[in-house]
Amino acid sequence: MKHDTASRFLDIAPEVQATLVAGGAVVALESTIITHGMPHPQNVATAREVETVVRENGAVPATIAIIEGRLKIGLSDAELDWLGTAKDVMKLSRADLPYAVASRRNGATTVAATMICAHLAGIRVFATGGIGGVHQGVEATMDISADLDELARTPVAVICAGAKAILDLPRTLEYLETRGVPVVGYRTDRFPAFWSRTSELFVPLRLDSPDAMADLIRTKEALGLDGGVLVANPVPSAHEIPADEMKTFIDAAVAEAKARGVVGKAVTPFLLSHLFEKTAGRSLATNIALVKNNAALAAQLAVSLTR
Ligand code: PSU
Ligand code: MN
Repeated sequence: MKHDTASRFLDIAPEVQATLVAGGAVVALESTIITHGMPHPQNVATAREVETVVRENGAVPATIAIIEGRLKIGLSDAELDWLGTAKDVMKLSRADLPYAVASRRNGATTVAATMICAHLAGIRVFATGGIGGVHQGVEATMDISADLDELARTPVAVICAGAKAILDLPRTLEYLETRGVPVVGYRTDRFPAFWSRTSELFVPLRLDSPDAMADLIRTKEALGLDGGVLVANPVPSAHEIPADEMKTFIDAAVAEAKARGVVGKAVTPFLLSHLFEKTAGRSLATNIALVKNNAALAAQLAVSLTR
């Protein structure tokens, strides 16, 4: 437990707890992707498959959510099913977490909130789809995801497929550099753009094995440098949608969000569901494939970290 006074708010699933106590490998998984990122029933099916992938790669999955104000580290089957269709579930980032706990609310954790909860439970590795970042039009909106600042302060390694191409990717990378977050391309020199394996951007650092990433994380800790590490793992080629093909859909989705006055927390869910519709489900299939791919790598990294 990383913060003594927080323990009374945590419900760590018995298997997760036993594995942590034994020094075994655990991978945290987020829940906003379930409640706000994918439609039912693919959301629940994917969450289950992702947990299976983590197990197949030698680690124990811990899907994180807030249920009636309790920080759940590892969900039961029944809880996962319920979350898949639950109404009035808050999308929780750092700013909303204490409110949800104090008011006994239900909430899904974003990358930022999942990192916080994982760290409180002593989990060092977390797999997601794509992190939030700097939004297009930031000059006017100042919309920068709290995920980026969380990466700068909370020591959890986040495995993603880059940042969603709906974002301003160059500014997202600049911001991460400013905030001192190591951004590592896994077996790639290019920063992946979620649905696409590459972008025009180079990734700042590159490593080619889970052991090398574990070594980086241990070294960072030993140097007393706080904050996390972002690992960018390109979607498998078989499931990729090339960037130029995605661009038309993305431009339309961003324009539609602007025209409808969608702001704040609603932006990312709006853009994702708009894209699922316009690509006739193709972007959803890619999203599912990349999350599973990230879960496998996260489990391998968690196993490396136990050695
Ligand atoms: N990755 C996905 N689908 C998602 C998200 C990530 O494949 O829905 C969620 C994550 O929870 C991330 C959030 O933290 O989108 C970013 O939201 P915002 O831009 O409002 O910070
Ligand atoms: Mn935002």
